[in-house]
Amino acid sequence: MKRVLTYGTFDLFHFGHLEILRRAKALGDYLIVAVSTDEFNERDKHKQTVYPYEHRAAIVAANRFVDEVIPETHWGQKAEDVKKHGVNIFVMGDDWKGKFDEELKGLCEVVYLPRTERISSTNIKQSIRDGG
Ligand code: C2G
Repeated sequence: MKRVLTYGTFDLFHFGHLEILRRAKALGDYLIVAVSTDEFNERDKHKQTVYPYEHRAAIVAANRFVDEVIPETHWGQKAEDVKKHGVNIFVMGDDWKGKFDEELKGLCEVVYLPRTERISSTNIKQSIRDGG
């Protein structure tokens, strides 16, 4: 059984999030998604989310490609998560290309998938602000 792991904020869940989860799951049999907590977002990612962690995690957990959701509380937890959950493949969108290869070297395969064009939580918020 091939176990896949990915991370994200998944605020204002959109097609780009769906596409990364769909493609990540297609690489294995079991998909674990680490969703960043509100504290982590505010403290280290300097991101203010619209949806609180509970809602973001519940929406991801309800996704048919997702088998398990865990909290992401800090940047440095990935290697530990890979070992703890017996992960074979780590997946991220390619805006993160090269960022995790060193820390996951020798632990699992690292795959960066092309981001879905022209959609992001940021531009969704902007279009709502603009009354679009
Ligand atoms: N993504 C994508 N296409 C988009 C938007 C996002 O493929 N149009 C991917 C991102 O590359 C990422 C995942 O969807 O792999 C989640 O994106 P975000 O919720 O923006 O997550 P981010 O803030 O990048 O947090 O430790 C890693 C971080 O938690 C990632």
